[in-house]
Amino acid sequence: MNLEKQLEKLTKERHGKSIKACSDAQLYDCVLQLTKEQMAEKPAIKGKKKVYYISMEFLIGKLLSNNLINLGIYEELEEILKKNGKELAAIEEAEPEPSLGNGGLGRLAACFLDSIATLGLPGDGIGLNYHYGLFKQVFKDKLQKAEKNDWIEKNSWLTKTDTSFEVVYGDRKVKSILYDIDVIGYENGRNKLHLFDVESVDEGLVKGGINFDKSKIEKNLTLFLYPDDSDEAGNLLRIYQEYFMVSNGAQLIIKELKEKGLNLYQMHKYVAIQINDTHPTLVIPELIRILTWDEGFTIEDAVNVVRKTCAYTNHTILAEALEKWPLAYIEKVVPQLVPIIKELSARVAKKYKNPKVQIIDAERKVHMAHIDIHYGYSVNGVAAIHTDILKDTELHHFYEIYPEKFNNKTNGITFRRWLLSCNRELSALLTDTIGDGYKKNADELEKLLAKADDVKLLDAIEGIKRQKKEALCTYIKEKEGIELNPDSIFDIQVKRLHEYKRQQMNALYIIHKYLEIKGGKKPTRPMTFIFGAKAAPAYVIAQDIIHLLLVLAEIVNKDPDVSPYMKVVMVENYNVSYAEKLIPACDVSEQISLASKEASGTGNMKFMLNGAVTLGTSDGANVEIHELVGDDNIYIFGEKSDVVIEHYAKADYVSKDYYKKSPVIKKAVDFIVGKQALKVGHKENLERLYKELLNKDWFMTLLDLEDYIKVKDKMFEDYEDRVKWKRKMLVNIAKAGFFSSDRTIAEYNKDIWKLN
Ligand code: 26Q
Repeated sequence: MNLEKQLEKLTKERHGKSIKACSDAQLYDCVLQLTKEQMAEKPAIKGKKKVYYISMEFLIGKLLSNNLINLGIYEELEEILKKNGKELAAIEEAEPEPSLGNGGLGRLAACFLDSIATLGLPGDGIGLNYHYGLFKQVFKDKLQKAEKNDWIEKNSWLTKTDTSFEVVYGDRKVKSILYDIDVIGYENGRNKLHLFDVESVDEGLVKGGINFDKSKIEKNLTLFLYPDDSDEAGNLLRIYQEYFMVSNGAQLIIKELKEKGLNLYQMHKYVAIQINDTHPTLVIPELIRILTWDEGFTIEDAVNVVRKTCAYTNHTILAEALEKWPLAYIEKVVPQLVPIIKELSARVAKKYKNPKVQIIDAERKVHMAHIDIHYGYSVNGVAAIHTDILKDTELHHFYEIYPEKFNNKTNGITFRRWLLSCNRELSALLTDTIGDGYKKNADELEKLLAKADDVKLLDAIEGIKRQKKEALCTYIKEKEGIELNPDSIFDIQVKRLHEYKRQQMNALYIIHKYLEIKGGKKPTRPMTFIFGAKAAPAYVIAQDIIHLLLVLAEIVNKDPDVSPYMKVVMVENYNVSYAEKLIPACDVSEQISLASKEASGTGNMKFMLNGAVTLGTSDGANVEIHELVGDDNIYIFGEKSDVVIEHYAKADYVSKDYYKKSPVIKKAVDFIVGKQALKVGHKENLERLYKELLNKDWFMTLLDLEDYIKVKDKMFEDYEDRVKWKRKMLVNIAKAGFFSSDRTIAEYNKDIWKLN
């Protein structure tokens, strides 16, 4: 049956109507069903060895468009719908976004699943089926409020399976139930994302906002995703969740091995387990527990095979983000793992005397990363500079013991979502220009370089940017009620809110520009500053920075002297779907973390691929972007990581010195608690932020502010040489191929997993 007939059959069956007569929501329901059926027909990817990517987060985002592209039926379906007076883009809007992750780490896991399947590698994801994803952000009174964010509808991508396991806690047992989401590779076969859930979860527990009774674990285990990104969040429920995931994951892996009749003593020949940050670390003692208790292994044999099976990825060097759990917590939640963790710790203590490499420290805290490093076979960072810093400083003592375990895997992004789906216009232009080989082999984007002087091509790239800016203007007008000028420069910073990412430095630049314009210095071209960021609800200073941004938006946009030249927007509830609209419309990509602090960043890659030029520090993957595009096609500023690391080592950074020395810095910082700001904002939030910047400024905002202003001004000036700028756009697109997650996954496979 052809696609149109199939769809017509579904609309009749499910809604008693023709395609034409259905609403967009009804059509979404039918197209979802159709897509799921097509996916189910794809062959399962098989092979001798399989990777399990185990992660507390899979920030998959909406799946419809991506799945249609990977199945190769996007255009056909679009045509069919058009014939019936319907828009596929409008139908996509009806899909709720599964926000099952906080930010980079979760989105990376989702990109990786796409690439694993695209490369035809056998590999499944293992995670949790949170009923509420990352909280929904609303602004009230210029402050962030967190609301619950549900996404599961009657018909969804989830398929309930009959797989179920028992998970034993100290004081009770919980029965799991497994939901699967099919993952289709681009013109390839099918893998799975396994999301474990609890049948007894009670959504009624959630009262105001995102608060709920944390004591009844069988009712709340999979209710919420922890809304933290690199901040300390010690809580028993988090350990309950982590153990629930890993115990189910370990049981599933062993079940699959047994079903294939394989020898568990040879597990490492058939299975690789990639541990996404320390959150799934308990899978190591849990596997050892199952092998010794249920499968008759000696502890020696169990440790040996697990050590050859598990590999660990580190995503941060922020000390406060490295998980350390009091042994007493683990004792309370999963007492059965305590003797195993003690044994693992004792083995380390016997061999290595350095207190810095112990698993259980002098305060009886369990260092999760240390379990991974001692009892896994690979440790990787997520960008070259990040891996170097791990080796040289944070994990130096481990590097001395196990140099062979350390390796770098620079992050990547799936081009199916971040180009083919979110920027169909650019993708079509690229296909016209260099053929469509780049869709399977991203390096072919370099063919563009031969056409760097082709005026027609440069104009076409600019035309698409303009079109995407106009579309964003329409969307922002509708969602945020703010009118933007598509002729202005679009300068965008979207990412989680964290002091190290330094949204506050961008805010100080905006204040500086505002004051300049008030003083009569008009910019050549209007500027639009767009932010999107969620802050962990418990992270006070991050809330204050959001408040400042909303205060600035009001002051700037309402000032008739200034608003023709500059606008500020903080979009509400930034998520994957919003990113897909913002990124193609961006001119200037803000990647301004304090050097050494951003492990990689992946937004930087998405912007580059869509023709934005990076304004960034020498941090994370910015360093590799810089190497690829060269000095002329990126704007780098700020102190380098070695200088920053030295400041920390010597504890000699004093923000007040920078404030006192520079009148520009002083004026901008003082504005935060000036009359104008206090009139529209809250004293408490603004004063707290002001004091933080002056007296602490742990992430050294003022250290780089002057250089940031200088380089950003130069960048805006350069934007006016349109031909040169368009060439920069082209070079960025051409050099983005390296950041395809297909390349990253091929490297994981070659160096770590060794599948097939
Ligand atoms: C920890 C304990 C308790 C509750 C929550 C957490 C938690 C949750 C999420 C800690 C960290 C995260 C997320 C971290 C993250 O997203 N890191 C980012 O990973 C990206 C992919 O490698 C990198 O590109 C970013 O640089 C890094 O910040």
